[in-house]
Amino acid sequence: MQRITTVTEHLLFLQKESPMATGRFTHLLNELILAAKIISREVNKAGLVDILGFTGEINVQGEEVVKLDEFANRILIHRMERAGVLCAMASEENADLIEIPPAFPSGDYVLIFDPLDGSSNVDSNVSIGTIFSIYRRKSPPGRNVNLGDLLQKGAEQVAAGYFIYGSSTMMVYTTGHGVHGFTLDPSVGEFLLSHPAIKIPPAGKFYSVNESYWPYWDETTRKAVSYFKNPENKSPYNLRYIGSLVADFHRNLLAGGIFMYPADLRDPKKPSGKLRLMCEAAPLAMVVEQAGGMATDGKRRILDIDPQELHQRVPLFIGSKKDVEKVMEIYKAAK
Ligand code: AHM
Ligand code: MG
Repeated sequence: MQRITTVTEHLLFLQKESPMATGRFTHLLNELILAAKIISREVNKAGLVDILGFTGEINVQGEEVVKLDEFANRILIHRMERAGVLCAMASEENADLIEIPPAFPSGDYVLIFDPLDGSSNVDSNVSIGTIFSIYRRKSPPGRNVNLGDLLQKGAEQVAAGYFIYGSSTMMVYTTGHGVHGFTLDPSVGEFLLSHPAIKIPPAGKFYSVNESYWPYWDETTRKAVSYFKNPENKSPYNLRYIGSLVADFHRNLLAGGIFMYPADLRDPKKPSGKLRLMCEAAPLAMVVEQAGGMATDGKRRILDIDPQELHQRVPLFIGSKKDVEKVMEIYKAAK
């Protein structure tokens, strides 16, 4: 029988490999995993909300029923602020930096997350996920943190990954030593190594983009998307778009392909598209690069972008190396 490795064993093994490791980082990830298990449990009950009580109501246990994304945000903040390893957090759901209350010890790491990405898909029972990104703080130890501790380039991440709540719950993460996937066995409550050393195929087979924005794209973007639709293309691509970034990304990571959320002209206030650099693009960029793929905004490597604000948006082309290179080639030629 194949040897079973739990995510905790995997983390401890990595910790032994690193002479710098103190166990604080392993503790951080373990806390994050526990929060994700709680979110997974609630996501699995999502369809029962209408039976047990509407959002905003008091349910049969006398508890307030909150929206799932709000619940995921609350549980992550609640657990992680107590962990004693973070000096600050940022969430897609919070406008500002989240400080660690004085009642809890402060630490050396920064956590940025999208608590429940794709949550608008909950009602249709589509896969959603939690995306996370971890940095080391830049300021000296102590209570004083500043935005500079969070606004770091993606290349400085010490770890990144996501949990996907799909037909099974999975955790996919990297600490800069490859990408590893674990599947939650609900009967024992453990994430078990199911996808060791994930490598993204060098090209195709899927392209994923919301093509209804075609009228709002510039000529170069249309050209880039058209490349994947071209029947003369040597590797024919199939269109797959779920509208849930984690799910679209995860499929392409395993099967090969490219996910695109380009800039568009729909909203002059959002000239860079919809996705956020810090809590969506940068963590997935670290994962994809560690798996042998690439991520760009069309011109720059996502991991090299210097963030100016927490909720900065960025065009995103992410996936198999050859596919992303093709997009970059098209943007370069258009200059
Ligand atoms: P959210 O963080 O508010 O859930 O929005 C992000 C989601 C992504 O999961 C997905 O890729 C994208 O929005 C889909 O957007 P669109 O409906 O414009 O195609
Ligand atoms: Mg999101």
